[in-house]
Amino acid sequence: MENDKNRPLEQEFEFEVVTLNERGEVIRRHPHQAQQFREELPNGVGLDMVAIPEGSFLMGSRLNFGYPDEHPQHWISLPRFFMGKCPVTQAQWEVIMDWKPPYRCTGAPRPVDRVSWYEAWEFCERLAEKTGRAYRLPSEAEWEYACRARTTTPFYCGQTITTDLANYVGEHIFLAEPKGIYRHETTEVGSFSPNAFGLYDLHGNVWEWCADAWHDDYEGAPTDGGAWESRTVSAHVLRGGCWHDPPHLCRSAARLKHVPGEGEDYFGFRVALTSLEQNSDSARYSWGRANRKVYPTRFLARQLRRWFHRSR
Ligand SMILES: [Ca+2]
Repeated sequence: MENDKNRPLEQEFEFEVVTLNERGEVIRRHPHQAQQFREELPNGVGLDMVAIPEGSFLMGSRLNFGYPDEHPQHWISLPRFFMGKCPVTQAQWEVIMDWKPPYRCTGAPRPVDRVSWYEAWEFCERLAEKTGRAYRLPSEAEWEYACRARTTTPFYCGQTITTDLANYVGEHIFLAEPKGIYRHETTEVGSFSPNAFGLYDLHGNVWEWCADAWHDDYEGAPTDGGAWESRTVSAHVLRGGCWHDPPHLCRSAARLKHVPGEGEDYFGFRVALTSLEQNSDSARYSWGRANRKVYPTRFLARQLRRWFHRSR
């Protein structure tokens, strides 16, 4: 993939951000802009990466709110980075990988589902090899910062959410909003209003794998926005809830724990990038090296997975 130095790498795009009150009524629609970069993949498929501005935020939930694993609330400062505008779609997956997950909900513009953490990570590696850019899974801190987009409310759209704004089980309510619908399947990415950073589908649709190992709470968590790894990893983190969850599991701070080798029906992911620099080998290989040390059996596991997928 040629890097044309005369081509502006980032382009501005405009969108409308919606804010709700506690009854789920729209109280504000405001125009926003953000910068994005389009990675051109084979067969005319694009991957939009949105620039997330540097900043600080309080990660987790305030006292007496949310689940124990969302505490203690702690400050995180992050440099600028890039986050996938949407979860990785089946169209994107299929131009990068030579096998398909056994999708629960099939459709090129839908998010990939039924992918394990290892498989999501392998996608990032292959995407990095193809593009020369050090694509990776977002850290949990990056994910929450990008999701909140400077909001401190449970959802980026305010104190509550409705199924007009996200794909979750609308038979359950969060506050005083009316019941919504239950779609029983994923929706095409980008079907609902984005947050103030210009990111789509964070609340609901599919759970999104993050790089971090699971920790039961935030005691001792890093504060630099990096992934929190562990030598003894038994589970990884997913964020954002899915089409099969009630709204409280789709909150900005809500977390899910799952073993890295299993791709449940509702598991997808989006990719992140520290910089647009190409052939940034140091970043890319140090990421790979770190993970090889932490997960020494993953290469064997990858071969077994490939054999398993192909034999079906
Ligand atoms: Ca999501």
